Amino acid sequence: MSKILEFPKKTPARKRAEVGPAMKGSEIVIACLEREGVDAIFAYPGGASMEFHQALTKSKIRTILPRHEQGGAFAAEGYARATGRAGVCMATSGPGATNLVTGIADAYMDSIPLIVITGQVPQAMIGKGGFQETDFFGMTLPIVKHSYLVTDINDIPRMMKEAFYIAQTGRPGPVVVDVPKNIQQQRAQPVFPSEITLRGYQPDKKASDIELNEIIGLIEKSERPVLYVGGGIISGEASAELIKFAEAAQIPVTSTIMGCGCFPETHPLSLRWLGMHGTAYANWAVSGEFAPNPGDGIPQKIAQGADLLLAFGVRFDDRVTGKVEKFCETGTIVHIDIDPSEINKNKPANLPIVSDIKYALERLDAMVKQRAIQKKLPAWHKQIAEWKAKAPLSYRVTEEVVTSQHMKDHLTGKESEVILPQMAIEMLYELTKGEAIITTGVGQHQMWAGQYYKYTFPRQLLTSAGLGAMGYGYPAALGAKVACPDKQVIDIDGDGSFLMNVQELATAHIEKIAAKALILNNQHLGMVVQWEDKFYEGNRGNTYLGDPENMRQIYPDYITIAKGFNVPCERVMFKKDLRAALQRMLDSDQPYVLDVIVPYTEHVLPFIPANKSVAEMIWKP
Ligand SMILES: Cc1ncc(C[n+]2csc(CCOP(=O)(O)OP(=O)(O)O)c2C)c(N)n1
Ligand SMILES: [Mg+2]
Repeated sequence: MSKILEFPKKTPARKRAEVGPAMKGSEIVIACLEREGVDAIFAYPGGASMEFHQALTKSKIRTILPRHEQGGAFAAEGYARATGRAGVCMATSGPGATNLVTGIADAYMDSIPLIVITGQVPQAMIGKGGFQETDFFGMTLPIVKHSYLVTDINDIPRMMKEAFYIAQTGRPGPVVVDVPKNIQQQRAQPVFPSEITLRGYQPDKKASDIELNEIIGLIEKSERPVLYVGGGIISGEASAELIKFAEAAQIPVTSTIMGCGCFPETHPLSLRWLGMHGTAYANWAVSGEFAPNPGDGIPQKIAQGADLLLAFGVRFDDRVTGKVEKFCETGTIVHIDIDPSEINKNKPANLPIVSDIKYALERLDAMVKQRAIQKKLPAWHKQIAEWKAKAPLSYRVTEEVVTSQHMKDHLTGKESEVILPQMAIEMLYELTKGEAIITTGVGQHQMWAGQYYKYTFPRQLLTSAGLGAMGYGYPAALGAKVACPDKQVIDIDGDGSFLMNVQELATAHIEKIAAKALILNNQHLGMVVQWEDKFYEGNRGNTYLGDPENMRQIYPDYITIAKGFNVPCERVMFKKDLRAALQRMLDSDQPYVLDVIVPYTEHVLPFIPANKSVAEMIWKP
């Protein structure tokens, strides 16, 4: 058959840019948001951003007024984590902008697409120390994926299009757009580009079949493979591909906290999450099981961990690895990430691959099916089943709880009615049939929310993982509820964390956002208390949150606080009342606070102390 000559196709004509009517710079910014399909923005006004708010009054975009800019940034993040689309927040210059910084850092650490629009003092005032001037571009440089300080009104459409593109592609992240007030007030005819090119930015790199084939070869040789997967699977929309591949190759899967839900935790191949407070069996599967030597008590390895670690969309965070040299010490490490800067950053990889993870998993799955892997790894699966049976996540009412101040102050004579935080989360899991979107604060409750609620779909657990920012939970729940109004969205929070953004109850009430807060109220900064107990002989260094002059009283009184915000709130103290109270919270179609009083003496287990290895893991309750 003769070969048909193919003539080079004509390069398609570039789509034309669109020219809009003359408008103010502030209106151009809002028009750009509309063109990106933004339906909600969390924005707090001020002198340098009220032009934007004026434009927003004429837009279909829902403008939500948070009661603190940090709440607005976290809410925008919650929206982004729940949908995968960029969340948008806005603030005025100076203090408005600086209040956004924690949210930006959080989005940066957890790779969340966030568009941050700030007003800036007029160009003529920049550098003069004018009222409410801060160099926001400079201040946020280390915590953004990219940023713009607009100096020409005609740049706005291109910059805004680039901002969304950069925030949402490759490894997502926050992008700041700082707009001086004089540019907001200037008028121009916007030219909206239809496409953009960014030299040197390659967000969609794909692994070659040669690289991926090497992985198949390694799997074929392996006796004890483990998939260690993270937030990259979620931002890369690769959950379905991961499930297919893991099932085809029969490889057990452990995720990071960021990856919770990317592989159903109810799946027989799931090891749940690993690391400092991860399951013992996930940590053993990665790094081996250790037990103290009967003679000298020195930990000895009694079972081997993974000989092949497939690290996909993860960054070997220290909360996962502990002492990094000891992490999967005897395994070959394959690391796939879309961000080349993650490769060999924390842990050297034997086979590093820069690739879009969805593509890589799709190809790997196809390869496994073409060249069926013969080994079924029965010994490995048996070992894992034994580990799961030996060390399931568990808790019990300890002697410490029964004899604690908590019992004396709040439960005298009713020891059997104590509500342990783990118990409350388990009950919530049961009553919501595991279908709710969960957000958290930071602390012990966050770890228990990870352990005792099982996550089965991506974007189900929204938590400040990398930055560990207290105050994240409730505003993030607001953002998630705005994005997913038909889902039950519940913030499992600590009393310390909840108080940090308690003002957002006003946003919830006024905007009719029915996000729920379940406060596991131990009257303490529980996680710090746990470290005090472990490393400082229980000496308390400002970790009590109640009123030292009246310890029998719960302080602050969330019932009174919530009343002030017009948000329904209930307090539960005894186990017998918990189920019905949770059900009332779930049945409510309003924002709702359930204040559950729990002891502060519980420790989160398993626990691998910082920079220690799995050999030092404490796991028996
Ligand atoms: C903004 C911020 N400040 C301080 C910390 C340090 N920190 C980590 S956990 C924790 C205690 C949190 O207390 P709470 O929210 O009541 O949760 P609990 O541990 O009691 O469940 C503190 C103070 C932090 N992570 N974030
Ligand atoms: Mg607490």
